[in-house]
Amino acid sequence: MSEIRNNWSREEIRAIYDRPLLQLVLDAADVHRRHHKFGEVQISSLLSVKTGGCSEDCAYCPQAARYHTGVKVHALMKTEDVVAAAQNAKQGGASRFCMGAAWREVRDNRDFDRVLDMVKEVNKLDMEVCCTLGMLTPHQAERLAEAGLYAYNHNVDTSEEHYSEVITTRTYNDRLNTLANVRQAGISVCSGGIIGLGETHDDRIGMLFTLATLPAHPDSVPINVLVPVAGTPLAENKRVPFDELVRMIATARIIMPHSAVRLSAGRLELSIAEQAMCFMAGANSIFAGDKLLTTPNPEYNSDMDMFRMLGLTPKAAFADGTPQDRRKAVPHEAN
Ligand code: SAM
Ligand code: DTB
Ligand code: SF4
Repeated sequence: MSEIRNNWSREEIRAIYDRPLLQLVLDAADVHRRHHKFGEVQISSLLSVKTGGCSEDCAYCPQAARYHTGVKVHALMKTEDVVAAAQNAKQGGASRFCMGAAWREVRDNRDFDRVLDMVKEVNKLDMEVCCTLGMLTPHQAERLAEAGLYAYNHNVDTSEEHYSEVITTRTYNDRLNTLANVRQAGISVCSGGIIGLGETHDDRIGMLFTLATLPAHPDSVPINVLVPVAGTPLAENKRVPFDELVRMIATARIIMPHSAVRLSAGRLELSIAEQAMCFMAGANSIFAGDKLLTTPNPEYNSDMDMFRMLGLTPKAAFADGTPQDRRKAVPHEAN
């Protein structure tokens, strides 16, 4: 077993990232096979429970109120509609249901109470429940954990150095604080970022460095390829070449061997052969269903055809333990 390390240097990560591509894929596949069931892929389904009208200025995001993207603003959904969508996703083979809200941060109000209800109800379906709601205080993280939340997604998005080119309305440190609050509450941490924001290779290495040197590696690491949306400042960005995505996935796999590496936004632009190489390189999780939050994603049936062709199998819910197991195991951080 290669050891789990939180003391990676940028130089070490760069040396891995720069390996000849097929060598890198082979090395990542090797790590992957030692730490995971090769071919087992975790499937999450996304639902935007509160859409658009967001106060933040994230340059990639179709839901920021200040950009005119045509996304229809929708207030927080009713719990029963969310539960119906979760049931649907479960029937489609998803083991995790992730609810996203276009909020800067959670506020202690009736909307949050309703989200807590959603978490409780979806939990009853025997699915791993995940939320992505923006920044959280320690108390809010605690309340989500008590409601049975399994995972929380909060991305660092890019390197610390490139961050202010993309977002000015909250800081990198704000993000790291939310991640610490989630971790302390014993909730599974999901954190990754986006490529294609105009960052350099050093920025990509910087982002992986942040993730791999957290007090504990995120349990899942989404690697999103920018979905360029008309009206956002990044609408005209160049498409990320596929080999650079593979490089990113393989490096994440090698430096964070236990984490699920999620091939996230951007799959619609990838062929099956390209996705196959991402799975070879250690990707073992996807978002399935024809919509991400507001943008399209491959049809469920075409993904299942791909699974059959490649011999991939969906991972069962709670294969890595329940939220209660996680909470018992949470170590206390000195800070
Ligand atoms: N508002 C909350 C927040 O910002 O944490 C939760 C929802 S937000 C849409 C979740 C993540 O989606 C962002 O951090 C970003 O990584 C990703 N995302 C948003 N728009 C994207 C796009 N156009 N392409 C790729 N990823 C995107
Ligand atoms: C993540 O890393 N990617 C997902 C999920 N976490 C919330 C979101 C992707 C959003 C893509 C743009 C959209 O559909 O609005
Ligand atoms: Fe708002 Fe989240 Fe979009 Fe940023 S990424 S504009 S915080 S919804």
